[in-house]
Amino acid sequence: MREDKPEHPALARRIRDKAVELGFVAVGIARADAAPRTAERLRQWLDEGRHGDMIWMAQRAHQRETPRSLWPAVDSVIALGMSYAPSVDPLALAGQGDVGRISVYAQGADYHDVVKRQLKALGRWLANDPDFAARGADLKVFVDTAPVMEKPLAEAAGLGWQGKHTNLVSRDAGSWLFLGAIYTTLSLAPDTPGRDRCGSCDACQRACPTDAFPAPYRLDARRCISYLTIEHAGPIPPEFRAAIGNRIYGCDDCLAVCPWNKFAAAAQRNIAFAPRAELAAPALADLLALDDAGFRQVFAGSPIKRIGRDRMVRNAAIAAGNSGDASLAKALAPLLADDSDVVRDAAGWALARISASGATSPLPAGTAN
Ligand code: B12
Ligand code: SF4
Ligand code: SF4
Repeated sequence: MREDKPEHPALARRIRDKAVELGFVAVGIARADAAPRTAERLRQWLDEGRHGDMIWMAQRAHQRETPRSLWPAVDSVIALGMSYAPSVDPLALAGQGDVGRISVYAQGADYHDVVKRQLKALGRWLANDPDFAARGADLKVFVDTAPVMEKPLAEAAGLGWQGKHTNLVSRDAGSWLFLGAIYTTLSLAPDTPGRDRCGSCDACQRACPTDAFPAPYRLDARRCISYLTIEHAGPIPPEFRAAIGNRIYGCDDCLAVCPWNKFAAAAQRNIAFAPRAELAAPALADLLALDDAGFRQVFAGSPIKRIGRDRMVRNAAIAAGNSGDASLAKALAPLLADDSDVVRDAAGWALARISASGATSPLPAGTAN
């Protein structure tokens, strides 16, 4: 314990209890400098161009490298995890041609809103704690969108370890976890960092449909279906289109095969993340017909709203092409004249693929090219 700044083990215990009361299934504390290799590994990842066109990762890399480069006064990091463990097999819709697959994390309420609300509640409670207030301490809450390396910090705070798929795995709660963090100027007693428990398992590495792991613990985002369907705005590179199958928003495969998820009970999940009926298995024909207003209506309150109508219709068109279902040609044909380049491109590819699959098209010959 440092003499100038007492560590407050009793407050750390109270924080844990309060976090659990607020719906977090994992909570731990790390020193702000507890993940020293993160900066170098982030730099290497960026230098190799693995972030693709997520230029915001590079633009604020200096703030991402360590908590103190974002906020010099920070002393401790409270890392938190909230469960979105599914109650049904996330891979059950694989290959079911007429519907799209939305990643489990996006079938319910927007986690940015839900996690942030609970983080703020914890922050307000902490700010009112006598030990905290007496020291004139300060705090800031973050989830996802800030330049914060949430996974290495969660590992340093003892929530679990970064598995070979690079996500944080908790021994008790598996990997269906959203992460959030509170930075505080208060010096809190730190937890023991998580220990890697992947062992010889390589299930996630083998499960990836697009071979997005150049090595265990490293991801090339440019090959990841989550990046391609969510973050990437341009045409999806042709080499990945078939492997995307019927995934229209994100991908669950490397998480779904992780053996540690057998400990992730759906009961741990925040009820806000229960799937909305219309997002559990949306019909591709309906998605292909969306205009801007329709898109906003269907995806209000969902994280999906951020990608906008064109990207969603692009993704649905790729899935339709992969379905080999000739009845979808009718919904694809008008998209050949769509205002969006990426939609026109995807629709043309999809019609050609359906035609090449030998399915009988209800369209006049020459429509799909
Ligand atoms: C950018 C981003 C993405 C990108 C890139 C993902 C990635 N792995 O970097 C894309 C769009 C692909 C993506 C996808 C997904 N994401 Co995302 N994403 C982020 C974001 C915003 C930043 C992540 C980041 O900093 N990446 C940069 C790389 C360099 O960091 P890293 O992954 O920690 O890399 C480490 C390893 O490579 C390691 N390393 C490197 N070399 C070596 C060598 C050895 C030997 C070892 C041991 C380690 C090692 O060190 C690096 C630094 O820590 C975070 C939110 C946040 N602010 O943290 C969410 C976040 C990581 N995403 C999340 C989720 C849920 C997903 C998806 C599951 C969504 C989905 N179902 O589609 C997928 C999972 C794909 C995957 N296998 O990673 C959650 C993960 C929660 C968890 N339990 O870990 C986060 C934390 C959001 C949140 N607040 O909950 N995401
Ligand atoms: S989310 Fe899907 S595409 Fe991305 S790394 Fe995992 S299995 Fe591969
Ligand atoms: S699937 Fe296996 S290798 Fe991958 S993160 Fe889980 S335990 Fe580790």
